[in-house]
Amino acid sequence: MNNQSKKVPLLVTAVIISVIVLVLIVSFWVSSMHFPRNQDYFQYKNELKIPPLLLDRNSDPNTADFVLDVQSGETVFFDGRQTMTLGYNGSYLGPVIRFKKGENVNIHVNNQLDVSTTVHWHGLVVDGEQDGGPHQGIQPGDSWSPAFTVDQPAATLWYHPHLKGDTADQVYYGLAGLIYIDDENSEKLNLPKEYGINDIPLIVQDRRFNADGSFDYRTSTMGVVAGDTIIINGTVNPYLNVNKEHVRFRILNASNSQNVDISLSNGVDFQQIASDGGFLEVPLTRRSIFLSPGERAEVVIDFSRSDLDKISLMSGNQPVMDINLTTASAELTEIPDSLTTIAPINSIENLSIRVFELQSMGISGTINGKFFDMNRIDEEVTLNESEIWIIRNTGGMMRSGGHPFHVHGTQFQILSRNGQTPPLHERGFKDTVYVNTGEEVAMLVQFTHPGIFMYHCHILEHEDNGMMGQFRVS
Ligand SMILES: [Cu+2]
Repeated sequence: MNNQSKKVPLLVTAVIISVIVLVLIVSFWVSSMHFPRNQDYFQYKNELKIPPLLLDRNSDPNTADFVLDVQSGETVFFDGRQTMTLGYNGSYLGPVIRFKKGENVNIHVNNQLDVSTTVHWHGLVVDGEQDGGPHQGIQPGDSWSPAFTVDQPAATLWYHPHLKGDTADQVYYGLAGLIYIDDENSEKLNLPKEYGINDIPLIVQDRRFNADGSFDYRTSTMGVVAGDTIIINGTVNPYLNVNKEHVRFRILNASNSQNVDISLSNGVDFQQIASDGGFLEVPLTRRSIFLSPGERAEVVIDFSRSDLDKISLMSGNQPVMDINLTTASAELTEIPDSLTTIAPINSIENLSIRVFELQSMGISGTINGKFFDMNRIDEEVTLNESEIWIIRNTGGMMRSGGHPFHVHGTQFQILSRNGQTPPLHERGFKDTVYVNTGEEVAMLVQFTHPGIFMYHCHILEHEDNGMMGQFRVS
């Protein structure tokens, strides 16, 4: 072969490679083309979606039967553009499931996806087999029917997938919903309780959209890129009309990895009445509420004395929802001074202590130096025995930061934060606690139900990439 005939295939190869590189560059550019936030239609306000209440199919007042279909679908968030999403009994998020304390509950979960999933009842105290963790995978087309008795006080909990390695994706695309537990105390207390009128669920999530409407979920080994849009109950730019009265908001940070700090645009105080596991002893005056992923808070805001027509709900310094104040309500309620009784913590001497060290590196991390292993039980715990768990965030590399530490199968009490008595809003029952870099939180835990449970970081990408362990209660 002479030189001339060698040059032709070389030239062809060079052209092909250039074309491939160009196509890659253009497709990367198109896929990363971010939605122009200054577009008019992105500014349109949308009425806040209120998730439906899930129908109890059993007429027996002591037994409830619920059906959840896990589905894929399309959701319009703005401008008629379709976004591929996942949902329970719908295309995005899921209905609110209401339990009564003492009730026997059966839930029939049908996985209509073409991938496996699980449904974990976050904050619910049930046996390990009913918990919906990674061991309760539901194959595509299969069903799972957990049954349990509700054995804890009134609270706002939630449900979401917990499949090993795939939790973050499934939650980001829409799988999450709220659980309300009611009890005699919550029914008796003079608090706003008209669902969707003055008792409003707020599922807060950060998201980012591409120009075609699809989600722009950005992760890399370095970590997760925060979304630039806060959506509430799956609503972009929401507004809510309420009467000038006391309004209760049940706020869940259902973001994968981002913290939120909720306040009001006029800077007025409001009352926090509950944390993760239920009511605080007394309402607490707060100006803002910090929630890491997985945490909840219930607040009551008094709009009855407001002479404004509109107040914005803020996340940090960004307005995330307009609250339009309409007519004054004829009935003025006062919120109760006392909400519940939390038994004082008895002597904690002689309790056994376990230490959990959190370390992260970009999108992955370890607990006590170990990546999650389904085939390894990390801790053996005795049923009904109180213990002290110490959670230490020792930092790490590449965007290491705070970690929301979540424990399944219990509601715990915080004993101390960095050696100090915890702040008032952390003195109720919790299932998720934020531990910032260099911080140490001690908590009192007790497990009243047997089985295998998880403890993990609730930054879902951290959870998927190693920051999880499992313990057996027996
Ligand atoms: Cu983490």
